[in-house]
Amino acid sequence: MQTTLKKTVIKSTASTHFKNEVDLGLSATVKYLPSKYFYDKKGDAIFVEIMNMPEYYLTNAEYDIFKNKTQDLISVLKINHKTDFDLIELGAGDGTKTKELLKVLDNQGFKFTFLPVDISKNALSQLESTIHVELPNIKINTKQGDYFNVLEDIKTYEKPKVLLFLGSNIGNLSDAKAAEFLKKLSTALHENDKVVLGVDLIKPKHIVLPAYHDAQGITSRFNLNLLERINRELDADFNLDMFVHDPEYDEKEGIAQSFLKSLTTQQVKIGALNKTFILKKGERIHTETSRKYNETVLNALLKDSNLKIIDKLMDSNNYFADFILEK
Ligand code: AVJ
Repeated sequence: MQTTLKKTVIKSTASTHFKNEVDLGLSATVKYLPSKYFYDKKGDAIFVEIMNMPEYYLTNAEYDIFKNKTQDLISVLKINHKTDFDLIELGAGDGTKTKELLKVLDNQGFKFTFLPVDISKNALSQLESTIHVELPNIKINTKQGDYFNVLEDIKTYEKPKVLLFLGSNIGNLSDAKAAEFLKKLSTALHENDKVVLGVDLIKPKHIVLPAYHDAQGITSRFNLNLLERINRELDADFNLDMFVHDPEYDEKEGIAQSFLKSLTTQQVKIGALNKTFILKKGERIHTETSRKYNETVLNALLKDSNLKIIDKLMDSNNYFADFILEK
């Protein structure tokens, strides 16, 4: 009884947030929808397809680092063999890259607890069961939640920490939000704690844009699923055939952005809001920012935090970097 009630309450607050944010975004002069809402069950599955597509070089690039430069990574983290530490991962997903590190740490006799954090309960329970099977020695303690909120808890942990924030997940945040996040993150750490921040590097358009505009149309389905989700959860009537996925990449700034462009002037009714929105022909809804970085950009973001770059590891193509930050 108790559990059912609690679940219902949580679910209804979550959908209230979704409803309010959709309302805010579609009422704005320049329409937008927050990218965090891509990841419902269907979106999670499409994102797995994205990670496996040939154009999405980010997955292989960071896997290359974790698989082939594991020892370098362990050395730059300067972990003491004798002290127990917490290996925290924000946005752990399926853990493919991290397992390469876990395997080597385990073989070399390091003492640690793996604490994966993810917004998706589903992803966490799957990760936990694969770890039990593949790496039975690893102590694992999963944590469900939003990155920003979870930092409050992490702050109270007393052991030395290595915190992983991989996959260029930070790239979905605006520079202002990213700087705020890094600042907050640094207050949750103790002196000498480390952060491994995986970021996609600024590079030419002919490499970046196809990662967000693939030949098979997988990213298009991913983007359009956001409208489908609004149809499903908020009783709306978006006609998906009347919108196209419209990504762009500013090579000079190093910022990729995705939009959904309205093919015609149309009205959309959102039942849960009891409102109708008008979209003009050619009008775009901004759905995602995927920022790319270099050391200058990153240092600017770290300026107001207590974190500094102490090292970096790159993949064999120099497409992607894992920066090692220290408090
Ligand atoms: C998970 C935020 C790193 O921006 O590259 C992939 C999400 N969106 N294709 C990215 C994404 C479209 C991805 N991140």
